[in-house]
Amino acid sequence: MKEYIYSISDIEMGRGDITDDFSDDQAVAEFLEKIITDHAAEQPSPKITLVLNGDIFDFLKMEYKGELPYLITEDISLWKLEEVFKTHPGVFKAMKKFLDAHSHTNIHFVIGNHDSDIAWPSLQERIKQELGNQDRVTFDYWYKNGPVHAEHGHLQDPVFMHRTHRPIITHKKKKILNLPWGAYVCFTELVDFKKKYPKEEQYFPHEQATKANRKNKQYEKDGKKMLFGAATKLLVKRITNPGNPNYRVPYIAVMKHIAKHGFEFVDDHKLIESRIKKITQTYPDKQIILLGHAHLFNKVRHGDQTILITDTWRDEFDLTKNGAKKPKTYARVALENGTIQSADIHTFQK
Ligand SMILES: [Mn+2]
Repeated sequence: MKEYIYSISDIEMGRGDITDDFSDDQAVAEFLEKIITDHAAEQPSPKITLVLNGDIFDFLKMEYKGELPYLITEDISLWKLEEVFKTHPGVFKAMKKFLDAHSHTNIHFVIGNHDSDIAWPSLQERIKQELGNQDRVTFDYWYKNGPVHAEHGHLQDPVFMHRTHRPIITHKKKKILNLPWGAYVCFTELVDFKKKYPKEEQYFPHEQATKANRKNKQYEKDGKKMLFGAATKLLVKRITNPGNPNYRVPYIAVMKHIAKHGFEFVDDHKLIESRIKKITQTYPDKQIILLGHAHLFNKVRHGDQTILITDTWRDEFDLTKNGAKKPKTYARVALENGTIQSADIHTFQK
């Protein structure tokens, strides 16, 4: 039996305000239509799984009623989800159409660091309902299918590594999301910074963008102030709120990271190699590993393993190409009776 796995990541749909970096609903719709058309002639109709490999929603940069609470209850997450449905209806219509096309299509949501909120069962139910109550919609931190393994990529990142075995905790008698410390930094510092400089972090490569931004003294000053503010606040809160798990820092992982990479925590181009090494060591028997998170695209061979990294679908601009909007990329894996036939990264063209 023939089977295809398509993977895209990092759409980062928000609520249409200044922190929502996604504006290409139509591209997602056309991509899903193309998948169906490309396989329409095949008989028997193959199984097709769309892996939405994390950060499909951007709950992390989203304000809740004008505020940025960091103790995220189920009600807050549900409110944020409805905002995304309202803002990007075309995407969900397209997903529903993809599922309705025939009975062999599936959508699997991998949970990323921008959409940890999907861990709430009520959010999963609401998403399923939006897509027509399909039992072919599934959720997890991974996608596992024979020789293929997909995960978002944040579980190798010390800033956003998530306790997947304990995504929801009780704090002061309230159920809240058990978020990594990077999320706390986002809620308290990064979002304000992003609102002040909404375009700056959309430019790549990182080094060139930093150099260009350096001309803007205020940007550099504010950036340093933000990082210093985040570090001090985190340290103080850690001591004054010992019972609050949201201030926990994985110190061992962070120290190991600093020993290896210095204080470089954000430049994925520099960090990706060691993340690939980690994941191939964790899953040595997987032939194909699909990743997102890094906002770059690449096909990497590591021994007899192939790692396919998909780029973001949000608005980002490439300084090596005169600031042109980055192309949308996807991974495609073809299997026959559980054996890999092909696996590659592609650029989506209408
Ligand atoms: Mn991510």
